[in-house]
Amino acid sequence: MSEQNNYNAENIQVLEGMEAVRKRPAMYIGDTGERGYHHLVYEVVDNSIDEALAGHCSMIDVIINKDGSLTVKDNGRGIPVDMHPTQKKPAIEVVLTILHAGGKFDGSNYKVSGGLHGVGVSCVNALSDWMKVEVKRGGKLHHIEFSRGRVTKPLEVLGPCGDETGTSVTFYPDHTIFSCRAFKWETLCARLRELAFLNKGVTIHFRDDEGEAHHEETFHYEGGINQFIEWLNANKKPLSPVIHFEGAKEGLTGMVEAEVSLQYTDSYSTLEQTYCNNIHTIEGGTHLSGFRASLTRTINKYGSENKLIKEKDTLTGEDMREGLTVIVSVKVPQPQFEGQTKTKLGNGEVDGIVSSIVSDKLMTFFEENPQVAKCIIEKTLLAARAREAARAARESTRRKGVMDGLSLPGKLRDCSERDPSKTELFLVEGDSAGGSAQTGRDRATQAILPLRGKVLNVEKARVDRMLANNEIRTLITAIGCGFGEEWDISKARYHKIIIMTDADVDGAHIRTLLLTFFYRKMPELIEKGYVYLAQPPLYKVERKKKSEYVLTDRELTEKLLTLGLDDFEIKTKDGAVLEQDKAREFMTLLAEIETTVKTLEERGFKPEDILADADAQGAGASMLRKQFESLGGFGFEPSDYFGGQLKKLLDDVRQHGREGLSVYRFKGLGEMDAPELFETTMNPAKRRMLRVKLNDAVAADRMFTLLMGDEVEPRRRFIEDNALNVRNLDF
Ligand code: 0RA
Repeated sequence: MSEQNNYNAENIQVLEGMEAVRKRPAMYIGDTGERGYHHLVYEVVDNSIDEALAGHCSMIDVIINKDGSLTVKDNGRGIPVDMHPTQKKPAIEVVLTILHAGGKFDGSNYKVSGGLHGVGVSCVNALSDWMKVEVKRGGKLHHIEFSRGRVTKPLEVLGPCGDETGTSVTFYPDHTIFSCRAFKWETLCARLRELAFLNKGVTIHFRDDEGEAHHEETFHYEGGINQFIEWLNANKKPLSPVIHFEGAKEGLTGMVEAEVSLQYTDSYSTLEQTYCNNIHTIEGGTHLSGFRASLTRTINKYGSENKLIKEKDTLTGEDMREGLTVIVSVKVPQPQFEGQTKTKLGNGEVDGIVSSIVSDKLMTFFEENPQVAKCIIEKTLLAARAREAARAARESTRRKGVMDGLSLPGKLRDCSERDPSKTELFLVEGDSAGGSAQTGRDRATQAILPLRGKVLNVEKARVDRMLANNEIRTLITAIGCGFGEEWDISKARYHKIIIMTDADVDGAHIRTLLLTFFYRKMPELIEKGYVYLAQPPLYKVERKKKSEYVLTDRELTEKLLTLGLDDFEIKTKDGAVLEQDKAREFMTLLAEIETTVKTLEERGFKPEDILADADAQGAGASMLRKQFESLGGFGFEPSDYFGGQLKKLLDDVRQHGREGLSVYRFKGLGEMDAPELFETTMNPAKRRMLRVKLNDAVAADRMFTLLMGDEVEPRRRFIEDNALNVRNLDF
């Protein structure tokens, strides 16, 4: 009787816990958008990483399944399946249904990893439409199923499993809770790669069975964060080898472990990535401040002792970090996370621990490598001089009143509204488009800044040169936040800064130059979500005097195919007539094949040969294979395409779609008159825009050095590798 009562009491606790998570999901996983959706994966993977850190697991498989669910599988010890002593049910059920029971509930080892909120896999269970878990342990394969946190199939043994052990968790997020609909390959890739760098030796294998392009990647780094640095700096010119420090010291709540890897390159930017217990601490914290303090102290000490730094040289910490790429990774038993996004490490003692580890070992490194030390200090001195020159230049312009917003640049056509949350600044390429934009705009809220010629590439210029550039100065003044030490986001004069460039190569270049400037020099604008890309239409389609604008090549193709399929019958090889929807799917596939084939041919490949060669590698080959596999699904062979029959069918349908239609391709913004530009691209009620996001600082840094830096060969490779993707992205 008492046992029965006890059981009920426990059960109520479980149900209440799971309900609490479902009622306030954001409290547990941050939000219910894209972030929270991917956070579910990180929570599950973290459990496997914990097994790896404890030395019991070497392989982790992550698979996005065809049905949109996701599997995380490891070869660890397996979640315990025996009866839980107090809860009177299998331990695995406890782990998956009781909040915060995900860790080692025997209390033997603390959880060092853990997702951002460290809520455990039971939260993922509560927020999943269904979850299936398989455990290989004690010679048996076990299986249990849940729905929205409740057991739907109790634990059962499916059969023997020999001496294998491990856990496999498959879950399908509850779409009544999340607004996000699918896992993103790139997002998960970035995090899994990062985890593999941070936990050297672990192998993480990642596969996407859902998406169109069949992605697959394996992350395994014996070199850990040293290899992370090499990867980050792959497209930069190194000035030093990768330098590595590690150590452990007793903290307030147990052993604090710290690991630091750094390298100087000839770049003018700084990349600092810090982690606590595998969590990316975006806002920094005590580990970062400890590192910075010791770097500054050591460079100053070594420099002055060796007469490389004179008394008159006034170096700042920022000067010493120019060209620096550094990873700081600490393990803290009871981390405190602070800050707006709870990604700032607060444990005070970590500062001193990190700085003492770095100071000792960095000094030794400088003493043993005087050439490298000299090179780093010389770069530091140059950075300081450029900063001084920039400050002097700023002083003089301030005296002339250029920077304080009192005198706005003459080219700026400002709006009348003064409340920045209501105003927009359009950065427009060229004078003619600038003219149309100026005439067509809503004068109350829309300001126009025409940009002449190419914007300076800030990736290749120090501050002094940058501030000497007119275009850049105009931008800084118009935006109103100041620059460098005086930067103040609250002074932004517009909360929407919209880059409006032509849809051609020059336009793309100017857009990238502007984005480089914002990303490197005003990252807070991007973080706040103030930067946008306008989406001017590529085509104007006219039919029976009615005109319509089309934004992308893909949309045009779709339009033509839909119109073309009107009173047109498509038959498969065996003579069956395809239904409307199927026919459209088939024609879209043919159009996609055409694009891939064309791109490959332009690059000197023979698509037919690639298809015939089972060993062919690369994005092009896998895309082709996938597409022709789908073609097979319609009963056609590659020869039907390459023989010309299907190509002709596609042309006929498109041609039919074009009948009575006129399609005009815009060559630039300047071709649109003022009302047309406003209606299609600027009118807040009708336009489509892209908001520039900074999801992944690492990816962005690599991309900008790649696209804007000095190294030619990696850039060529990047563009070649991405040509297919770029086409398919309509970008
Ligand atoms: C609790 C205790 C033990 C292992 C685990 C949980 C565990 C959880 C997950 C989740 C995904 N993979 C996992 N692998 C292990 C310790 C078991 C023992 O002492 O043998």
